Amino acid sequence: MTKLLRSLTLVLCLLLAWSRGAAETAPLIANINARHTVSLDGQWQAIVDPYDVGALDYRAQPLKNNNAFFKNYKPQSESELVEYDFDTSGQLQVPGDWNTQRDSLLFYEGSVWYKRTFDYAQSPKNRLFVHFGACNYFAAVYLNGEELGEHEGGFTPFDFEITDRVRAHDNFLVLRVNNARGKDQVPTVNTDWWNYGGITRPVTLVEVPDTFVQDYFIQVEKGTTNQIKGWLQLNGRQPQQNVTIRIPEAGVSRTFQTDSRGRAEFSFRADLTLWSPENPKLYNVEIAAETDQATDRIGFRSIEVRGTDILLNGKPIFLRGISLHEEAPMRASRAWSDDDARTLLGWAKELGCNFVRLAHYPHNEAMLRMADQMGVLVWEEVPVYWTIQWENPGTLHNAENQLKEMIARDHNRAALIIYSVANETPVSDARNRFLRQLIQDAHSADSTRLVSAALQANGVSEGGHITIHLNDPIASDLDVLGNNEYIGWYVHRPEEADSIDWASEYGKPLIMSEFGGDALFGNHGDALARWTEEYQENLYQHQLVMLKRIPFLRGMTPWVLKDFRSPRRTLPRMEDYFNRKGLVSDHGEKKKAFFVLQKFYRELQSAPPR
Ligand code: GCB
Repeated sequence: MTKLLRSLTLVLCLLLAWSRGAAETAPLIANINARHTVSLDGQWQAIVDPYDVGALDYRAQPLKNNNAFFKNYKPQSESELVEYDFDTSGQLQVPGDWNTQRDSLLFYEGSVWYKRTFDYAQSPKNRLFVHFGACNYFAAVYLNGEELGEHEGGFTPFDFEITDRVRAHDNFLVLRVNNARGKDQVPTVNTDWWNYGGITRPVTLVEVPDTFVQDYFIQVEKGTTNQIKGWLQLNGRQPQQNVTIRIPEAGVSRTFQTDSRGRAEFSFRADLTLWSPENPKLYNVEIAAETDQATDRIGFRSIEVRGTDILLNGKPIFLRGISLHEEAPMRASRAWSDDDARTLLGWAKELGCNFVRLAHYPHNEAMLRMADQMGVLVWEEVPVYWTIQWENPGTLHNAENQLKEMIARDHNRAALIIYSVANETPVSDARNRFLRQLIQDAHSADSTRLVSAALQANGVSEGGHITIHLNDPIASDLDVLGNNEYIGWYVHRPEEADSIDWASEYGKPLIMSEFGGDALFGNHGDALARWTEEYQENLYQHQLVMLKRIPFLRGMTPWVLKDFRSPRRTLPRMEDYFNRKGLVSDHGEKKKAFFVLQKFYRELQSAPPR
């Protein structure tokens, strides 16, 4: 019976996944900022719709008539009943989360409808796409009263082609964005960060030729430092073309032919100055097809694992990192801009970092590009967090899609070295299967980068001595092990860390992907008094004693760079809906522990490992 039920659920879920996919997004266009674009950022009209009355009638059936908000209908006479009006409703800034734009929306979870109008003079020969950096969590998109499609997943980009639908004047673009949490979603209902809703990243019109360079992957081949390997993809009616890749500064110019699917694969030698945190060298790379041309700034470096070492450009590296959320410095709202990225990564560099863990979901593209420029290595992650529905094929499909979209956007960034497929997920057969699929997907989408996950090992106490064994079955599938531990905060006292040992049978490098404790900036007291800066400082000091003794430790990303909003953190005066494990407060003030870690990283920098 249970088997039958399970099969039925499977069929239902597959149907659901299929029906969700019915309104397809277009293939992602790489590097949109280097194209001919028009920004649709700014003030959009917005209707807050907690009951989804703009989408469903009173029998909960989809609205098809003028009452559907996407029609943007206006009453034709005084007697006509129309119960919505974008133009006299309020406005919201795009990009931006809605939570921090109006007090009444701080905790809001539900739908908001957005509308803006635009004119567009399109060249008749070209194609036009509307591109969204991200909408959290679900978006249904409509142009001029017609549905373009839907997208699920709050942190990855998507676009729709509107070539045949756009008109010269008075286009109206409408979105229903919904951030209600759901058990089957990725992430699920249970997280420790703010559920910022809205059109959280830029919206852009992208005009390209009829056949255009849609994507390319131009990276150093694994195991080499002077061989470029990759592919490029054209999209359009003229798929077979000569395409030239030029890196003028390095004297590279190679021409290839795309096949009938618009694809070319290539491999060639190039003598390049390799990208590294000390010298984040980026090259202008031009991809010139017969009908289109795209340019990018790309760095070249190798990353691999040998035994317990992580090798950057063939040399062992220790990853002096910090974890961070995509939350804006000072404003405590979603971060999205170059300035936000510069400040956050600037703090990380001041701390002495050469590495950041962008937790727990794909951050905006500006972060990756800034990391490329500033020389900060990156771990990026999909929101497969805590208690995902491991048995649900629709949930797996969704996680795979988010991973695919993240890799597609960032696969040319030199800074990016690690994809993480999960954070603190409880071991079970179903979970192991789920994660193995993601690990395989990541490796096959991009064989040049390392795959990891933040695991959670348990300690065994023998005669009062604690040894923590890394024994998650998924560890054998990963290139690099990540592990979160909260010795001194959720378990044990800080000083107990001094004598705790770590063991691993995997012979792989370990990154301690989290440790830390809360402190309210300016709250001082005894080193054993919770919420004081002294407690956090003491905790970090004892952590470092322990971490220095782990022979296979090759990096760390303590939790966390900056205090961040979280609905789980309710304690008045200390938390006030903020997780206070930041080394920097939400107002940018540095806590005592910041300087403990900074000193350690400076020492490491002057005496790097072997
Ligand atoms: C964790 C989670 C992180 C939380 C942190 C905490 O293990 O990975 O998302 O915010 O602990 O502060 O408890």
